[in-house]
Amino acid sequence: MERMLGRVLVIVPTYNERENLPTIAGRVRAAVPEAHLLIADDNSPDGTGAVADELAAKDDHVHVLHRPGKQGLGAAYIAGFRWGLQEGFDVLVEMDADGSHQPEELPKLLETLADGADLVIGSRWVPGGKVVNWPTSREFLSRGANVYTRMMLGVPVRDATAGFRAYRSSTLEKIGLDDVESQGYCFQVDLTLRTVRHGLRVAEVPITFVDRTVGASKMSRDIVAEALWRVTLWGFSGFPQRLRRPR
Ligand SMILES: Nc1nc2c(ncn2[C@@H]2O[C@H](COP(=O)(O)OP(=O)(O)OP(=O)(O)O)[C@@H](O)[C@H]2O)c(=O)[nH]1
Ligand SMILES: [Mg+2]
Repeated sequence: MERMLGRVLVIVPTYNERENLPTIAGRVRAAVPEAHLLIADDNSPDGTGAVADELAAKDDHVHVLHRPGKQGLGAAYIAGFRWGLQEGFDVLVEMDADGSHQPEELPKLLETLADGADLVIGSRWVPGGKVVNWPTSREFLSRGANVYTRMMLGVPVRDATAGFRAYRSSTLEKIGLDDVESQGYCFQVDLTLRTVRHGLRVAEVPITFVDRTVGASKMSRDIVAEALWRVTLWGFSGFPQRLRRPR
């Protein structure tokens, strides 16, 4: 896999995930031993940053990006992507720390990338995709958000808000990160839209998404509101402007 794809970096953003982090880090390292792991922590008050440092001290494939404070998922990923691009990684993976995304499914995502996709999305809403233990209200919200996104933006993707995905570095270089302003879930929609508009290949593979059992969700009304207004704006205005004409 490494030979075909080059060096893989799995980026895990964390905010108050002290209890989840060692487990998920261990599972990533076991599932894709050649891949590196970058923990992007926003100075979590529960001390996740120190736990990350301990993991990094024991393993040269684990790295930590300490950020000054909570700035949202989008900003943490942008910083992680920049770090990965600078360090010369060829594939950049997004994954949650809370156990919702199964590291054991990573090889499947990477194989699909190796088959020629530019972005692979681990999808809950394609045949074979599953959600486990999610409250009906969350499932309704996610399905609704995806129907609305497809309707407004016309992206041919069933799970545009999904946070388990693998990008070729070249994809991120082509779509550009400098003017990404999205913070919450709509960060995922934003990057999906950019990838599609640049004529790059997006593939979805079915995953099993498991609701977190430890720690608290950072999902908020603000995050939903941001997604709603941005997707609506993009739908009506074509924003971001420069996506209309691929470079
Ligand atoms: N660095 C950083 N990480 C964040 C921030 N917000 C969320 N995260 C992390 O992003 C991942 C997803 O966040 P969750 O709270 O699980 O949100 P979610 O998966 O959208 O919502 P749930 O389904 O309720 O868990 C987790 O690893 C969080 O710790 C943030 O502002 N900064
Ligand atoms: Mg979660």
